[in-house]
Amino acid sequence: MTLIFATNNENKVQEIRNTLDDSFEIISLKEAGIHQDIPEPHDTLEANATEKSRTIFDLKGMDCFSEDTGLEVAALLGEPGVKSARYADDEPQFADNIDKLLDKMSSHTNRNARFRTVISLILNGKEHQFEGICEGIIAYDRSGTGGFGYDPVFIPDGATQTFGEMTMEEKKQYSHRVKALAKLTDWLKENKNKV
Ligand code: ITT
Repeated sequence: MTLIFATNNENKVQEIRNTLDDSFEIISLKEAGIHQDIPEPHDTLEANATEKSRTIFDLKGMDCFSEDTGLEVAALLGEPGVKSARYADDEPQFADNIDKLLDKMSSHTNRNARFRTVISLILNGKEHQFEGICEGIIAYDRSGTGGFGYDPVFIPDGATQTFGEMTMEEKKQYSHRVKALAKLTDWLKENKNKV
């Protein structure tokens, strides 16, 4: 199955290619010759995921999927959530997002947080969504240089290291994105002949 992955985040492309087996050919936006910024104007992950996959489907008419991910922190009432990519500023260096998060968390002892991913798959023009959640805590400081985004300050439940200290293989055992992807592949196995 060939799918365009509607993301401009190369780290996501790598993680997803590393997770799916050979029966999937994943085409990045760059490889599809699409260089435009995809809008994310909505206030839910679900609506933004739909916007991204619909934009690419309308452009290319090919089966495709997108995902929108947010870091939802309990003590911050779900922030940064849907604003995770632009938490500190409209055009932030990623370090600024982590600085803002650690600063806002400095007075909180409740460190509970979760990553939530919503995948929007468009197959034959029809949309299907899949959710993946990884519960964990926000560390007091950065650790590790692996991964991307908030990985250096997120410790998943059941681990003692941040995602930033893990290899991609280790992160995959906990990953919100991998969980959402597993739901997508299970669904495809059951429904491939019906859609
Ligand atoms: P798209 O092109 O797919 O939209 P993006 O980087 O803008 O790429 P999102 O809109 O999903 O991605 O924004 C989510 C933010 O959360 C973004 O800043 C990411 O760096 C961060 N993020 C997403 N997945 C993450 C993960 O697995 N670990 C750490 N941070 C993550």
